[in-house]
Amino acid sequence: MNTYQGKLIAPAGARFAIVVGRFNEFVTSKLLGGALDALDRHHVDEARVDVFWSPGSFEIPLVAQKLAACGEYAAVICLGAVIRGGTDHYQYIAAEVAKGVAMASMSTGVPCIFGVLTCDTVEQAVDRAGAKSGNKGADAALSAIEMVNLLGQVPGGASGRTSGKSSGKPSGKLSAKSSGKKT
Ligand code: INI
Repeated sequence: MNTYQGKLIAPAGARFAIVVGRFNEFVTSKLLGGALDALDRHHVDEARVDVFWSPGSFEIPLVAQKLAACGEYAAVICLGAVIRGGTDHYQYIAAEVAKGVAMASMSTGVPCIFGVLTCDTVEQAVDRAGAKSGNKGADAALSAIEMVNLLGQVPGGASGRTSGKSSGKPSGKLSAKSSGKKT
């Protein structure tokens, strides 16, 4: 029997994209910090990471899909915070972002990692963004590295760019329009 599992080692040339929702930024900025820290501590330096801010979680899937399809990234890490309010708005956004991120992954073959919090309260979100319950942004970054490593072992598995020289920027219109915030 052969058993395969991803190691927390990113291929040397692998680039990572992070899509982060600006809505509930006081939470998502912490998720982003956790993700960048986890990547750095696993030898993925900032030069290999591009950060794209979307207005909210609802818009994350489209950006993720474009980034996954552009061929520049080994994985796309999606970060957001959907927090329940007084109406059922929350459930529509949570359902769409979950479904959309999964679709982006499945349609491109590039791992799109779901680091979007779906919480009942602000306190729950803060707990998961670096307080009591760890940092889900960091967890998402580790999942991204693990998936890239695992897909490298799966026949026909690696779809994104995991080696070779990068232009450093995704191609197409997205690069010109989305460079507002880069870490
Ligand atoms: N976006 C979030 O990321 N989290 C939320 O909790 C949220 N709520 O509750 O409204 C939210 N709304 C904005 C949404 O993601 C879109 O940006 C907006 O609807 C425009 O399409």
